[in-house]
Amino acid sequence: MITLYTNKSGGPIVEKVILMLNETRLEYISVEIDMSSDIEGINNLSSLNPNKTVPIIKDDDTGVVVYESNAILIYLAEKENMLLPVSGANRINILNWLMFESANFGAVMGELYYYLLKSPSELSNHHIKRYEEKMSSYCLMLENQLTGREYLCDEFSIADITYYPWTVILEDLANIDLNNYLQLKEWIERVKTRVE
Ligand SMILES: N[C@@H](CCC(=O)N[C@@H](CS)C(=O)NCC(=O)O)C(=O)O
Repeated sequence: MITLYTNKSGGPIVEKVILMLNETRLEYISVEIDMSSDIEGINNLSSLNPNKTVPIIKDDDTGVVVYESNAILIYLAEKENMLLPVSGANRINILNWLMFESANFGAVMGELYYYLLKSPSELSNHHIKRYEEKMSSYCLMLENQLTGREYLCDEFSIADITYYPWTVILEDLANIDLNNYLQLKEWIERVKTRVE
């Protein structure tokens, strides 16, 4: 059995792990923590994740604990031998897109998500301009990558899973007009049909 430690109010980062768990059809139980107010619950996470964030999974079959959402996607893909080739160029390509999501796309969206949903008045115009410029350039990268492809790395993979929950809120959070990114817009619909 897998235990998923998750945020009571959900959100794109835990959503990607839930999508992956659904893809694998592995049985899991959820432990919900209110990450905005449950100080004791958050502190208790430190025995599993020194950064005290969710999602975290604990796999009773192996005793393995994994935090960082993209590490969780890799762990589950390898456990079930799906959505990530075991070797070769496409594996590296998928890992490349995952790392880019952690370091750039998801990081900037995470900041926008935090400030715009929790304390918009603290986000300066300078920050908004910088974040929106970054997101426009990242969307262009996705648009180019998706030109001539159904999925980010040819076949549906954990690369698609890690971007999808962010892309459905791009218009609201990052002032992106998806009509300027038609390949990306079509991909969102394609992934939605598959995962929802
Ligand atoms: N890079 C981490 C980010 C995790 C993250 O920020 N999770 C949010 C909830 S969805 C959280 O735990 N926030 C509480 C905090 O940052 O203190 C990942 O991909 O797992």
